[in-house]
Amino acid sequence: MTDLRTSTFPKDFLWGVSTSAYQIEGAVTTDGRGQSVWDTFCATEGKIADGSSGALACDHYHRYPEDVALMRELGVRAYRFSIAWPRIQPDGVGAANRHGLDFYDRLLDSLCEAGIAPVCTLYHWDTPQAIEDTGGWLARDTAARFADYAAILGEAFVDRVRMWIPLNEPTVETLYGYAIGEYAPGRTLLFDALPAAHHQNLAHGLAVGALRSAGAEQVGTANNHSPIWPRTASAADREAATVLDALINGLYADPVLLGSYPESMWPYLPEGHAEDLPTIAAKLDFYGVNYYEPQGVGAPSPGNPLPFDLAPIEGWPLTTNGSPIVPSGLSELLLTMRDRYGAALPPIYLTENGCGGDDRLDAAGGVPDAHRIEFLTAHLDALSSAITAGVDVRGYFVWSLLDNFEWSKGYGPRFGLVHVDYSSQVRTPKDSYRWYQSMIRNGR
Ligand code: IFM
Repeated sequence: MTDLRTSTFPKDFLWGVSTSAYQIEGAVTTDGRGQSVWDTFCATEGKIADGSSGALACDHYHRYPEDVALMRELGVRAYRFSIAWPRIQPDGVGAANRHGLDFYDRLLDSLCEAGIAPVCTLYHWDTPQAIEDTGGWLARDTAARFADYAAILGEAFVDRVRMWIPLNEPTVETLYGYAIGEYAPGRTLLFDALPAAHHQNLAHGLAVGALRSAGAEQVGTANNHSPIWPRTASAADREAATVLDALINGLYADPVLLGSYPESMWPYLPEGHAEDLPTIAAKLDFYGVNYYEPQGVGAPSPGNPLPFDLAPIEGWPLTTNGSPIVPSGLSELLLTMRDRYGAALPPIYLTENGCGGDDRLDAAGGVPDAHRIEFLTAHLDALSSAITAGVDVRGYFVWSLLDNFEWSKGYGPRFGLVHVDYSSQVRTPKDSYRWYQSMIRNGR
């Protein structure tokens, strides 16, 4: 690992932080917001580790001025947040709910006033329940509904949003939400979940068109990507790695960037899917990569209905939540993407990177999180070496500004640069907040 002092970033590099609506906003029944699949999922016994939900979360809906002030003080140049679809269209269809638009109007105005560029994700998994009830992402029609929603947002906010991201991490939603049921909507369809992936891709393409028609200039995407590491060099493990790589990485990036699906995915996609590829491959201005860790894989054990076994990544330090810390996986991923997609790959932004911890207030009222400073330092070094090797990376967003609701893990893992006391809602900047502040100031 090189020393961070050797890692210098360009002057106009876009330093930011990321959050998402359901994880921080709370106020789930306020101002006409409709029910989302996550409200339903959290209310289902046994789905969330600590039995919690995003009903209050960080109460950002009411406390956003304080959160914007924290970002201003931090010195970030951009803020990536998501809009809650059920605030704008409570049932996912029809006219916009004025109160929902008003909230994001207020947020955008405060960001602009603070000199922070808004990076807007249209959708971070909080599908209106009414849309799920008519098939959710398994239904082709949801892509058309999503395009209507995108048109509403484009028209309302194009004057202030700097960069647009239609869907966050469709891979994760298809696999965790529809294939194995760990996330909302909790379906366990295994490979039969893949039509959801295609419909999300189509929704992405249609939304790009709707946003462009509204005058949006910078439109991209944000996908979670992981290098796939076979457990051994055996042919069987490598073959399993090829399938998992297609599922985790290729299923989204290939159609979006190359206009084709990996061949191994064809049998699971809806009939006629190829006709949608030109829409899905709409030209993008940037590609957002969310990176956390590599994924290990081996040949399937007897009785496994899937063509692979997931395997742990061994021999690396672990975060307090047990995830391997592999900064070199980031440079490996970026170089692989550059080689695979070549000229089809637009400039990259690291739209998420960070680690969970069990961060607590100390006796002096601070929050020491040296583990996060180390994690971020090592990943920025890896990013810097990928840039030096010629990958066009234009910005970096820490996940996350605030500790927040970590989906099925509830409030256990804390990912924030700012500690949140969930009972008093007091925000306390952690040591990593000060570190990132100085990093941004000095560009190195
Ligand atoms: O909290 C999530 C986020 O919603 C999507 N990307 C990964 C983060 C950390 O697990």
